[in-house]
Amino acid sequence: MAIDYIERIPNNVDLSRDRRLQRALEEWQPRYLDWWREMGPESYQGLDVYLRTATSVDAKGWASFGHVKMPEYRWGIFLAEPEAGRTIGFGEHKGEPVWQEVPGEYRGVLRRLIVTQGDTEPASVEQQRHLGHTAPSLYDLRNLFQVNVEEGRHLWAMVYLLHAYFGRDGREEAETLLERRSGDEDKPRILGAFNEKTPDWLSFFMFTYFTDRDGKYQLASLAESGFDPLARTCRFMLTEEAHHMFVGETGIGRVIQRTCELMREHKVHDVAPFGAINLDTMQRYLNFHYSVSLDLFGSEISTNAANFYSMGLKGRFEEGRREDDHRLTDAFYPVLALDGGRVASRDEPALTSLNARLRDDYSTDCARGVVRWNQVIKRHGIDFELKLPHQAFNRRIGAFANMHVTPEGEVISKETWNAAVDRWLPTEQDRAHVQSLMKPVREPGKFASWIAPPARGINNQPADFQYVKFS
Ligand code: BYC
Ligand code: FE
Ligand code: FE
Repeated sequence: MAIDYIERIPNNVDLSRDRRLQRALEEWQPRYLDWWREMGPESYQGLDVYLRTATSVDAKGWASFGHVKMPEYRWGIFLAEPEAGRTIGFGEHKGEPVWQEVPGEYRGVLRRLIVTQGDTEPASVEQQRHLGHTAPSLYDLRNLFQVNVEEGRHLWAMVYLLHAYFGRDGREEAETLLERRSGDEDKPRILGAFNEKTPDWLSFFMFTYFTDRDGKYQLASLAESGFDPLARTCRFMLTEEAHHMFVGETGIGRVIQRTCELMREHKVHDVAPFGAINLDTMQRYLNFHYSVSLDLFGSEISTNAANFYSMGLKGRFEEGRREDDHRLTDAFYPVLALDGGRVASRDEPALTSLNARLRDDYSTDCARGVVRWNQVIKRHGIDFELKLPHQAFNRRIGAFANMHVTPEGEVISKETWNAAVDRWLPTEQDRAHVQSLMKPVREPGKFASWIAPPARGINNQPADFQYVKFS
């Protein structure tokens, strides 16, 4: 279905045929814009930014590029095409036709899932709102803003579901999504990682690599949902998510590249005096962002997760490609847990282990980028390897919450941890150094001292393209 850009709210859900819904969303729209102006990218609302806008929801040719002022970005409601005759792929309702309306008995649970997903989207925009002041290039500034407007659209996606399918409670939840604030003591965002600060660009790249990737895995699980409107909106969101992870992976890769070039050029280990970031500092940032992102998967053993699955609301990653009964009532899955002072694997019922399984799929995916980063280091002939820390390292949620475990997975005492933690997590000194490098670069084609240029421009634009017009 084509996207209608003539309507006030662009959409491909035939919004104009449902006057009540259209009016409700048109009332929410100005409040969203107020939130965007208050909590979105600071100071840059009036600039022309080279943004991509969705023009259709099929895999090919869905984007158009052009300079747009962010508040004029055409946020709207885009669902992937319906699949004729789709049936529920897992759980107790496996084989039944998918639901086009909310099943009454699952209403509360489903609403909660949608609200949790929706809450992360504006949270990330809030976390990143100061970064525009210190972008290392116009190219990077543009990528930040692209990620921000798309996270804004992801909020629209969830708010549409709340308005269209959950009546008055849905409308109230949609309001509350604009009221919580990342890091606020009284009304924080729902999930832990979304209340952390994103104070610098190394953190931003780590966030888009590790935390947006949680988004990929959660959205992929929800894209399997028996509640068809949720599945379809998540399928389209996933196409946007790919760019966010690209920004993270290439961003970190470019920082590594720059560091390695300087290490070779000056034959040193410490590149801080040359205005770059040392590899061990990057490892500590990686340790932090990976571990807080692991927390986003919830407890290893979770009856919530079992219920989401059995109810047909949230599947596994690539549910359709797995060869088993898709009910999992008699199956087991190996899960890490503390066992007599050591971390060891043991078989647990597959249904209650679904968070652990999704986290494992996520970790495997995270490791792929680490391999590519290490290739950059190796190509420069430098003897250093970045590593993902052990799953039990630095956790706040689940079986390892508040235990002391090294990046290698060894359980240690609090004293040993305190004595060693500066080797494992970003120190004051790391953060201060990274912060000292955060000086904006606004000349087209120029980059800050700590990051290499990208391999190619957005939409094949030349290196000195004006991605953001300051005038
Ligand atoms: N922080 O059974 P448990 C994205 C709560 S990212 C705080 O262990 P469950 C994005 C939990 O709510 C993707 N609280 O976990 C990325 C529960 O509370 P109640 C976001 C937490 O329920 C970058 C209790 O602890 N999408 O899109 O199986 C930029 C016990 O729960 C946390 C989703 O998360 C935490 N980390 O799973 C922009 C998908 N973890 O019920 C966007 C929707 C758990 O006892 N959400 N708790 O009050 C879900 O599927 C599930 O809510 C979770 C938790 C996987 C998050
Ligand atoms: Fe998102
Ligand atoms: Fe994202």
